[in-house]
Amino acid sequence: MNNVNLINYLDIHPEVKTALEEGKPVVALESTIISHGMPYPQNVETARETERIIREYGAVPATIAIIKGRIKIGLDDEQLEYFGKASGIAKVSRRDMAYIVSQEVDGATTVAATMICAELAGIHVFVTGGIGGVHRGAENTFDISADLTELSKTNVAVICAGAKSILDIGLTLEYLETLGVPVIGFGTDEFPAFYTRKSGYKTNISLNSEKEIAKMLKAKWELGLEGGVVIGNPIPEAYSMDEDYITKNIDVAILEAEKLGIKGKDVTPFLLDKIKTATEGKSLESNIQLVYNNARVGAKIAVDLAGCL
Ligand code: PSU
Ligand code: MN
Repeated sequence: MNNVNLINYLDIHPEVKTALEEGKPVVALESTIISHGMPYPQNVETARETERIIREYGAVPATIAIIKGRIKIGLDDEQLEYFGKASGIAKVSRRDMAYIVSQEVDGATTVAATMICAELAGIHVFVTGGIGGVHRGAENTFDISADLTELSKTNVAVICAGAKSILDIGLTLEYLETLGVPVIGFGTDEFPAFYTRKSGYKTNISLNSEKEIAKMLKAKWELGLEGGVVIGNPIPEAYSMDEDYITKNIDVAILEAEKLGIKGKDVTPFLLDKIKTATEGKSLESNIQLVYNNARVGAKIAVDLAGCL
């Protein structure tokens, strides 16, 4: 088994293929955020606008998903619509990939699975909303996202707005430190908390330009230091939520998930949906805007990285 075999599982969109062959900047995007992270039709609108922003900033977007067992690197408009609309699409993380591919069914890829597919295609910059992490109460549930272990071994930089306080942000950062994953605060020395700009937890690296980040990625991978990098890009001030308000709503959602016995991969989508309803859609609007903000930064990093490789 070698890379030649792995590539046979991939269908790379012609535009993405050309960009990769010519060493042009490409940005990967995930599909779980579409199928399980946001409601229809906002999910499809967000996916389209995110792709548009990435193009505007000079990179080629490649949304990643699995269709009938084929790993798609780059979706067309119709396929984006399908992932936004269809119900019952599997949420695919590392553990699920071989099963979904071999059964020739559809799957929406999480941060972990998107990283794997991106690296197979030769894409090293990936934009999303938030990463999975160590859930609150993980000392009892052991609920720690496979996104974190993936970050320790797959060479893809993930631009996100930090981690939501549905997670234990302190423990998430500790875990990433143990795994040797650098966490960069973009224009900040604090890890952002998704809906808000601050979490109260410092990152050990703070960088102020996309160029410096690209240079650091190059150094990391040229040194053979395997694994990804987390870039925490705070939500723009204008869209950030009131901390007490969002915290209260998150606490209520977590209690409800516990009461209903929600477990495993269903936890994150359940909480996102509850929080959206409880905040009358305000959390969704923030979620959408922070993705756009990450798209701008991620595209610029990809452009700078393509320039220095
Ligand atoms: N955070 C969000 N929206 C999302 C996710 C996380 O704000 O849609 C998704 C991502 O795909 C992430 C996954 O990889 O949830 C993590 O799920 P889990 O906690 O089950 O590992
Ligand atoms: Mn989990």
